[in-house]
Amino acid sequence: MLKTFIATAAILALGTGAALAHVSLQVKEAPVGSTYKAILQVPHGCEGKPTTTVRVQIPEGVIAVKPQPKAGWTIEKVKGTYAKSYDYYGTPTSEGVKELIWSGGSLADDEYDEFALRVFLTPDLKAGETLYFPVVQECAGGLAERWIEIPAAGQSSDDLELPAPGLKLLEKVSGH
Ligand SMILES: [Cu+2]
Repeated sequence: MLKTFIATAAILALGTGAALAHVSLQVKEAPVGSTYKAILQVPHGCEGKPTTTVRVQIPEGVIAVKPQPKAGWTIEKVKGTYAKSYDYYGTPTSEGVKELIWSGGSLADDEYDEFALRVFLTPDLKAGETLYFPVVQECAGGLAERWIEIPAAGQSSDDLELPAPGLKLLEKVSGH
């Protein structure tokens, strides 16, 4: 039954644009060395059940993370140490938010919502590469959708069933 459902969903996705069905970033490219507002779009629940928790992992090289408060949801900021120290407008920065967890809400399967955070994309990140923000969506009844798959060499996100939201990194904009 579940297998049939997944197969049908895959066929529908091919016809209508797979990106519509996935948890994804609204703005899919941004220059390194700039502030970026990441807007995670959650278009459905898990097997019809409402979403109750959204976790996003902050990739290395992304600092000064600030979630946008959201009515009805509690935000937990899990902090830790970065792999190295980054320059944030002259301030050496070696620790900060590495994971954000929105919980306590209930987003029905037939509703849509967005979860936003402001970050700084350090110039240490490489333009031309894609940066992934793995997301775990937890739903009522102990269900979960894990949007954590990262394409291997020669693959694209379209080849994956549960791709992590990706951000294409652009060249740093000169000037201030
Ligand atoms: Cu989907």
